[in-house]
Amino acid sequence: MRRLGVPLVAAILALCSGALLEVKGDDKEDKKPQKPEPPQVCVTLPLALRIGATNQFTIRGLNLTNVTALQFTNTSVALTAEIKATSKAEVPKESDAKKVGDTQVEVVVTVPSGFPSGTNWFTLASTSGVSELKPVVFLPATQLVSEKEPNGSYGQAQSIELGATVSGGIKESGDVDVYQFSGSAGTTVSATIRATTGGSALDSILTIYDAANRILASNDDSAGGPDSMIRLRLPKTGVYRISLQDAHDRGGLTHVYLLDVQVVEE
Ligand SMILES: [Ca+2]
Ligand SMILES: [Ca+2]
Repeated sequence: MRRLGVPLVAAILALCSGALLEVKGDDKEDKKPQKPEPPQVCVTLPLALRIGATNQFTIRGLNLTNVTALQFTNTSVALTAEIKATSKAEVPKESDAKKVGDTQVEVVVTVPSGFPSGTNWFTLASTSGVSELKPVVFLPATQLVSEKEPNGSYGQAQSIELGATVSGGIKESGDVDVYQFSGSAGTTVSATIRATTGGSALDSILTIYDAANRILASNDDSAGGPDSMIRLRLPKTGVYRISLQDAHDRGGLTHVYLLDVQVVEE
């Protein structure tokens, strides 16, 4: 009903106001070839780069096939970013191309030792323009740990040290990632997810268990966003496990995260 009604009313209004020519003009406008759009970054894979290392880095987004340069804003220590390839990228099932990207740029980033750790920002440039600034985290190679599958159960938990940042992904629907660390009674630790802030599709849930697999704390969303954060005073000296999963049981290539497990000084 609405489909038939609206154009009829529009035509009558246009006739009455003498604006029919203008309406036809708008139609013509729609058929013009689309203006080239500037690059748009959705997510970087992974979310963090190692300092003092050569990093393979994939950036997903829109309009990236003609990208020619990557520029970081912090270049206090010179680093190199070499574009190796640009291509179309598969859009995972049930994903929105505008959120996960349908094109990608593969870059090799060499970060010298002495480069400052923390969030850096970058843009991509093509013949059609320059992207908005996007964050990427730079961390010392000794702090940044890669997730090692299989780590999907308590028995397969990946051991990490307090102070580590894990770079991982919930790679498929139902995937659970489990980590374990040792801590002393009375120590306060924090477990923090950085995912959506870097463009990840993950909506994390974090849970911490004691050695007997009893839940001590769990968190879905924190700080007004979907990323999780737990702060916990360890009741005993021993082993603790952290599990991470997606709140909607989804997963995929763009469900990446950084998990920081740190001692909180009080
Ligand atoms: Ca995983
Ligand atoms: Ca969440």
